[in-house]
Amino acid sequence: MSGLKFLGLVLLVFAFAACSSTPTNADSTDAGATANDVGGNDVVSSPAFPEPPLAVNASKEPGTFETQLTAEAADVTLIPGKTTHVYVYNGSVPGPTLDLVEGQHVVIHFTNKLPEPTTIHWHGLHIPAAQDGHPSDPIAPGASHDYVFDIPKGSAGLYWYHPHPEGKTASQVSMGLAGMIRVHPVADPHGHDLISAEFPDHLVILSDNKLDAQGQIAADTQIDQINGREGDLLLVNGAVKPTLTVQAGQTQRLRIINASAARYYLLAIPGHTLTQIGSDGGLLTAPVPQSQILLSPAERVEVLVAMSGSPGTTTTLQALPYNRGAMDPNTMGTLTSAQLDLMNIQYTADQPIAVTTIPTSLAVVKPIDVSKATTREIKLTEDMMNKGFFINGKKYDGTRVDSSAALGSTEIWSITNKGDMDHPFHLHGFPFQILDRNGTPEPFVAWKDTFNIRKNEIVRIAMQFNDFPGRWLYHCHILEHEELGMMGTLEVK
Ligand SMILES: [Cu+2]
Repeated sequence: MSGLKFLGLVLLVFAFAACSSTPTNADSTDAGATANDVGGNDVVSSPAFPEPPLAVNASKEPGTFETQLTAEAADVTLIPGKTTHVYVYNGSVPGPTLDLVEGQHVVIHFTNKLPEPTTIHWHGLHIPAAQDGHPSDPIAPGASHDYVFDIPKGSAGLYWYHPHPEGKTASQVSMGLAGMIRVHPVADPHGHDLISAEFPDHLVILSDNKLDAQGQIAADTQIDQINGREGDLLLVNGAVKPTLTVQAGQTQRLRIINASAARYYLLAIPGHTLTQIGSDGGLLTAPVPQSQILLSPAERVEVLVAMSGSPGTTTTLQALPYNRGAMDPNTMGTLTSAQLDLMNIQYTADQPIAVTTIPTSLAVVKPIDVSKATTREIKLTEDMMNKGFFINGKKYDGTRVDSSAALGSTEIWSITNKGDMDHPFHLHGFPFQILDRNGTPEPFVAWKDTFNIRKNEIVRIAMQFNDFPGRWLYHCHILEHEELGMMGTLEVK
């Protein structure tokens, strides 16, 4: 229950700050920084950077990973006489990380001890439809279910799991249910892959939450539903503004996921380059140096950061202001986030070590052959008066099939955003590649399962339906938008 204790600590910090009438700023050495602001008070916190717990493999069979996941409610004492009600996987927020290997046979014994139905969706994994945690396959309160699937060869990368029950995805994720899946290449199951043995490797799970005056997880307001809920309690691996300690010169590998319901993160580390080496579904062909990287909800990015600062100094992983648009007329079509500090990076006093060279070649990522592809048109629209979000003019209806694709076919989806906001578009089950945005070719090939589409943008993506017939979902990953209709069903047959 160490993770739960940790959440309690985080929330105690919140409660302390919320009770204080005078805002304080822990980061006195960084006067320009913006602290987390919760309920009008800056949250003071800088615990050591926590790595999420690992799920234990109970199988003795070579090539098999077998574990138990239990979802349940937990109460945390915050303020004398009050408790905060959260949901946890195996007692922790985030849930335990599944450390898997390509080709492995995976058996997850899942027990639902929540007071409501749930499912587990294995976000980004290419596995059979019956194992996808579809809303039509709910696990009833008190019931157990085995999810069984094989990890495809070539899928080493960063994925995650979260609930996907009908109409309850946003609330169950906001209550705390999410965990990471790290798939290692079969060639190097104990390290991470060929490049990382020399680089300290950290999972960075970005999430946010919103608490009410009683310290409880706040229910969505009308505006939250329209815009997607952005909480004011920012968490990194369940902690408020933790501190990662590094030695000067030592390149760090950060595997970052946006597990927030609606918050966008335009990531930057002042004075440092983010060298992107991976995307949702694993490594790129070559590193891409960037000064900032946008991560929309459910997207992942892997970066190497050459720690070029001086011993004893501090820097921060920041989210820079980003305007994701709005359909709420009160905001005049803009919804720009404040600049936020997500975590501290503290250099030790040790002398710098020699910088390890980043390889120029990382992996083979072949572009999908689209010479025989057929094109499907997908249009995203919004209607504020009816508080609805639509795909090709329709709200989600689980009894309806919206698109059919032939088994063995290759398709190009031309997706147009005719709304007033950005939408992170996610397709279940079939990793895809982005071809172009408004006609501009994507600068590098990457395996994706979620991407951001801006207002008035047309993005073309390509995917292959070579196996796994069945019904698959595609939707906006602002979870409130998904639940207000922006989801459709693809049948592969
Ligand atoms: Cu959306």
